[in-house]
Formats: sequence, structure tokens, C-alpha cells
Amino acid sequence: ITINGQADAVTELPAGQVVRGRLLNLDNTWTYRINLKGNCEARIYALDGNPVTPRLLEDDYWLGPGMRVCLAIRIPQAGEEISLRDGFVRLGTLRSVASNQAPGPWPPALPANPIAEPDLENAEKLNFNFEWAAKVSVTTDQDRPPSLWQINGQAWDITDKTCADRPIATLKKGQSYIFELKNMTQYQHPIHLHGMSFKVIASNRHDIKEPWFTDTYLLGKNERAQVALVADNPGTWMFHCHVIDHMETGLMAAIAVV
Ligand SMILES: [Cu+2]
Repeated sequence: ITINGQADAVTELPAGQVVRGRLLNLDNTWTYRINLKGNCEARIYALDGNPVTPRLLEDDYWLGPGMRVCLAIRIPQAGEEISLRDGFVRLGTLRSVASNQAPGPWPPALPANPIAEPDLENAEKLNFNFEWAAKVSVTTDQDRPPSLWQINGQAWDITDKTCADRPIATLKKGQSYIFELKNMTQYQHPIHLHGMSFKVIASNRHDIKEPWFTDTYLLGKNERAQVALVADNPGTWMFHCHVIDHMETGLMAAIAVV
């Protein structure tokens, strides 16, 4: 495991200051359970590029492939070290070094992104089932990848350039939609939409106290979640799992906005 290309990376940071950091999970399969161990306070400022009301980073934050989290961290006194961890595994070290600057304040909340608010009362509901066509052995047909994963019974074929011509859903420009995301598998899938952001509004696994805008939702094993959006960006947009080997073996679809 590397951070910015370095194993066991050590980053020196000024004692007493609040520093901002952006973590991006570029791993193509692994979900990191991000936490900081050490004498520090960390607050979450944005999820996947979308500002949230700043809150403490308390337990593990589950950062799936392609997901991002923006933190502010109060650096302890010189000489102390903070471990940036995945669960109990140290990914890297933040080392406090002496600073002659006065301790800085926490930054203010970031301004919200200009994203249209979905009209939940009048939203149309669409179901997306993420399924696994379980097979005992995988047979490939003429070098085509296996179609293990499906959305609403359809597997994307990365060797077929015409897949995007057959969108799984066609949205009307300006209309609000609620997507019911249903994971019917024993694997978690970071579900990612191109072209538009959506608001996470409900889950049968998590208490959504403050709905948030994002472009990726980490859909847990057998979880059902609802996300809402305004279809305000015309075009054909990819809608897929960000685990690359799931995506390349079927878990991808196109959504059109016309
Ligand atoms: Cu997946």
C-alpha cells in the first residue's frame, strides 16, 4: 500500500496548526476504513468533493474505490506522530514538527456546490437492482469477459462498443428522480454516476441524519438505499460500480438524459 507512490510515507506537518488533507482512494478494489490514531482531532469537511457540515472523524470512515474525503486535522505538539490507518493497519505517518506560527483556527465550512435540489414530492422512482449471476465456473465466449454482474438483469460487455446505445434508463431533462439502489449481492459496491451529482436520502442500513450530495455511494452488502437527483445534464452517462473488476465483468450501465 502506498500514499502518493510511497510505502510507509511520513509527512511532516507544523505543530499546533490545522492542516487540510484530501484522501482519494485510487485502489481499484479495496475499501479503506480510514481513521487517525494519535493525539489529534480531525473533522470531515467534504465527501467526494461535496462540502458537508463539518463533523468529527470519529469511527472508521469507509472510503470505497474512487471515493474522496476532505479532512482538517489539528496537528499535536512537536515530536508527536499520528498514524493514518485502514482499520488497524497503518498506511502512513503524520509527524509533527516545530512551528513558529501561532496555532491557527479551524477553517469555516466550505460553500455548498451549485447542485439543483431534487423535488422529492414529484420525483419519479426508478429501481436499480445490482445482482450477481453466480456461476460455479466461468466460461468465456470468444474472448469476451464473463458477465458475472448485472444491473436490472443486464450485464455490460466492455468489448461491445454499442452498449451505450442501449441506456438502462432514459430521464427527462429537468425532472427529479429517486433511484432505489438495491444490492442483491454479498459484496459492497461503490456506485458511481457520471455527469450529475445525487443526494443520498435513505438507507435501510444507515440512519441518514443529514442527506448529502455525492457522485458515489458505497452500497453495502444487501443494502437498499435511495438517492435523488434532478436530471439537468443532457447526455448519456455511465452508471457503474467503481470496483474495476466488477465494472469490467458487467456492473455498468448507461443512463440517458434527454
Ligand atoms: Cu462492485
